[in-house]
Amino acid sequence: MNGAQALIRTLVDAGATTCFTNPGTSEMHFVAALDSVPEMRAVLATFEGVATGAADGYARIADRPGVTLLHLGPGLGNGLANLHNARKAKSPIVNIVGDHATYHTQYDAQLQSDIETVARNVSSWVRTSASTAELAEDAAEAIGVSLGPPGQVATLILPADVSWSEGAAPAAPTPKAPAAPADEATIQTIANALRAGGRSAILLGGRALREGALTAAARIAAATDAQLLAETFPARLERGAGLPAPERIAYFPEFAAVQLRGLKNLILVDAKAPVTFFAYPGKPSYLVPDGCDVHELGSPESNVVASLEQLVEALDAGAKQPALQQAARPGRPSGQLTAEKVCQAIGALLPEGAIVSDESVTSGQTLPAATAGAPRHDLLALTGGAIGQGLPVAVGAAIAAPDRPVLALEADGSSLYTIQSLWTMVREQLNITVVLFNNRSYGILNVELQRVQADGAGPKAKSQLDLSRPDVDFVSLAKGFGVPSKRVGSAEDLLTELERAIAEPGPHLIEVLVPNVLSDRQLRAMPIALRAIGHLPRPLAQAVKRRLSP
Ligand SMILES: Cc1ncc(C[n+]2csc(CCOP(=O)(O)OP(=O)(O)O)c2C)c(N)n1
Repeated sequence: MNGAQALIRTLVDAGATTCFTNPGTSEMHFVAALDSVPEMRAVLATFEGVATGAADGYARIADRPGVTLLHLGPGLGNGLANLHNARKAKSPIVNIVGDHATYHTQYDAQLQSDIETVARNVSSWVRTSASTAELAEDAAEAIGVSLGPPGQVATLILPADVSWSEGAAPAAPTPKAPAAPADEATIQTIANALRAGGRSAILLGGRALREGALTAAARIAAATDAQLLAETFPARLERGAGLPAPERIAYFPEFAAVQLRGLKNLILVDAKAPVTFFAYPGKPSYLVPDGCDVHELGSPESNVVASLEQLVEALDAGAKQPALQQAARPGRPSGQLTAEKVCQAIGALLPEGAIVSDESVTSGQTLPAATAGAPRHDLLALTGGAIGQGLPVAVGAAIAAPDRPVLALEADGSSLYTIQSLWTMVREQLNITVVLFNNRSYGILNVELQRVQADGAGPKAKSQLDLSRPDVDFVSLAKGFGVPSKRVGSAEDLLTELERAIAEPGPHLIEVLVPNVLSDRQLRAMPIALRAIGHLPRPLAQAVKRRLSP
């Protein structure tokens, strides 16, 4: 066996059976070895950001490592933004990055670069495999690290001669001790804090957003009156009718401040104490109110479900009925489309068991409310703020769950970072419906321009946030990649096309021309409105927040 064959066999034996590739000459022996290990599925992406984002989407749904095959430093660098998102999602990822043969590096040939430095930005484990004999052990270690908990990015750099030389043997996965729950003292302290009264909230993130953890947390909430919150951008949130429905912390700090106002206790479960996404002049970054005690029930390293279940026991809440989301769908919209009507249509039609990759940015503001009572589905959000994630994540999710319908809700600006994902969707015949919100702008940046109080923005500044001149024709782009596509202007046409796209196998793209969700006049009024919201009574403030928060 050569190194590459043993490496692939090791990956497959450890359950890592899908590799998202964009290879070059230094990876040719890995590519050649693919046929000798039939269990490994290889999925070609035509840009590395698609490969890394797809590995992330795959890992989020399969709960197994997503593997990438990338070409030296530049290939890894091209994939970095979505590896950053994967790191924030705590997704298990193993990157195999090809390198020059060990004896070739001394010549500083064209593609020679410091791969490890590029890798370190996103990887908690980086190794350049030193020999063919050690390669499989290195791979087994990489898999072990990637699985965590928490899931992590591990990068194995593979010199071409280590890959092509003979004398390798597969390695067995490294056995792992199971993750431990919180200790008894922590459980008791938190149980006492919750019993003592005062406003409490349980903030769920990471793996605490799946049904088991949600149900345990909802029992605790029912027993103690604590509020259930979820992090703003979940890696994977199981939601819909019949599941507990934690309220996501709002993106705008003014809204988040309303949600958190008056808290005496904040219990973190695989989540960080909330901070603002960006710093804003004169505004605090840390969102936990003064006087609120922050407790960590479950760290990302721990067994969060077991910790929550132990807290249920400590509170004698096992028999409590968790509050569950009622089934409810919005009515079918009609007339000229707006972003809100698109969300309404998605809420009206979202199929049971769907996976929603949400990168709709401002256009999807009302999506959480419109889909809250839809049949059960998984929501995959933009975890690390690096746009260009939505389409690749949809690719990976569809490969991980071929029997589930995938919806990619995609803003125009974000789509253009990794639009090549459409090609892989066709190549692999993935059941993905892309709803492309075309507002011909970087809409959110118009909001942010107001919020950061940058003075003096004139036409040159505004044109940096504008995606017209030329208008992008997404239907033609999609057709060029081989994706059946339609542009719709009315809600009736959208409903027809959505129903067709969801029912027909393979990928589809529906371009919806939508006005920006906030007009210039609203934008000018926004800073005042946001300041005012902090003074509104809670129910009213929350109603406004639900309407406006992306
Ligand atoms: C990799 C990366 N580059 C740039 C940005 C900055 N950025 C944040 S939002 C945004 C524009 C989003 O526009 P679009 O996707 O069209 O959504 P809209 O705001 O119009 O709803 C940009 C460029 C980013 N977040 N990530």
